[in-house]
Amino acid sequence: MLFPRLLTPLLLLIAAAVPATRAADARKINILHLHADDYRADAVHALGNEILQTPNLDTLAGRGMAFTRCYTMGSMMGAVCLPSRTMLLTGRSWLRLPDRLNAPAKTMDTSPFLPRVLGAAGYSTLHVGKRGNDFRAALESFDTNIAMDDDGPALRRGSSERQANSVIKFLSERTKEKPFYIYFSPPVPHDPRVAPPEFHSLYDPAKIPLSPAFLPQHPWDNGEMAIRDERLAPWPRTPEDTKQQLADYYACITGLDHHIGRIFAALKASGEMENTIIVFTGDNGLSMGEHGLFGKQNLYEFGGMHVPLLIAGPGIPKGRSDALVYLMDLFPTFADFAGAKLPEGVEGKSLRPVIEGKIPKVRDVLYTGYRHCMRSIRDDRWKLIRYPLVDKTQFFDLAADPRELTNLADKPAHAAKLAELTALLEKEMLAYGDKHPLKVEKPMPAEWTPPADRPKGSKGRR
Ligand SMILES: [Ca+2]
Repeated sequence: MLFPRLLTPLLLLIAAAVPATRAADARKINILHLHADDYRADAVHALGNEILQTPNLDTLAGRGMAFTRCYTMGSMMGAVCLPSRTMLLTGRSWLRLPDRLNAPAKTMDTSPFLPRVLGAAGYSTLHVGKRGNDFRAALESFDTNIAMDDDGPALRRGSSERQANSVIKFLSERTKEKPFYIYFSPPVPHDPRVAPPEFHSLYDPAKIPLSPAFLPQHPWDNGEMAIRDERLAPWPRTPEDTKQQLADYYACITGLDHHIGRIFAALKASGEMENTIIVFTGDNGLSMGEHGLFGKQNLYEFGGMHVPLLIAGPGIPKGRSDALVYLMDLFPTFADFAGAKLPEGVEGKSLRPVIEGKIPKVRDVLYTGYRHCMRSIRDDRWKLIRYPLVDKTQFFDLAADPRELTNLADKPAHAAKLAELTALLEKEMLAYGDKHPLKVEKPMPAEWTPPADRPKGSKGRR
């Protein structure tokens, strides 16, 4: 008598469990990651840029969370994009990336890379983006990899539209058996800054304010003064040229925003909007005249490593977080939401507990680096930047001085805090395998003069 009594509930449990598992799979959340190229952390209207028009990103920001302190960790080369995108797709820190960033997928084990990890969790994976400056083997690990050649102004003008069309086509044609992970990474607003004329006509350079941190030239040699990006503007930087560059940059951003809106409409039409986590980020930031710089090869807050991060979707509350996070945290975050198993070697941390309000932060300090010439660390309030090659140190109180205008490094009142941050920087460098010295034996002179073959100006670049 005992046996059938037990068996019946057991069978009922088994019978209930099978469809429940299938139903859980069917409910797996989609991931749509919109990843812009050279996108400043402050370049979203809803985050406070009143000149810039980003209605679709504003909608996204209004639906979900904005992480206002998100960074890429660093770059060992001028093309900051490449290690940034590789950290994102591997979850590993900048000095622990795979050796051969341009080798094809067939030459290595791709199973630890994000598209394969989500693929193993049942996801259909799509990459649409630029060719080059990305980790080739990871891109080739997507089920569908649409890499477009968009170099040159003529092609770049229609880049956002063409690439958005590929995402929209995927959304309208996909079979609905599997959840999807889309990685949309157009080469916008990266230079050449060309958009269709209707977007350029929105921005009158004369009406665009300069940053309070604008300078005609960086006051001393930071170790990377005349790299490609810095040559996008002539020295000395002028207000007129800088405003023109900002106008072009904003035009490209509003153009991209327009096509992001088309993707949102397609997602809605496909019936998946309510079951999709949408993430918007940039691969690196950019200086636009701040401190006399125009590139991403620096560690200022309005500079190369600071990027936007917006996230919205089912279960994600509205609000802002000032947690210190890295782009590489998105790997374990996506895996967490997808129910995917993390491979070994992932150093990023899932942001899901922060998003869900269970913890306020995943780290106390955040470190960044650029080649052998710059290192920085920040906490909630203080920021240290060290330039070993010229023996220069900057120390800022970001709470009082978010634009990093007043260097406190020589102020005795701040010596103890500076020493504390230096020790924390050394600790982070050790933890991330960064063996570059913070002091060199024979520092270079810090004076700098622009190269003789300086660019002539940005007029006519369109
Ligand atoms: Ca980039």
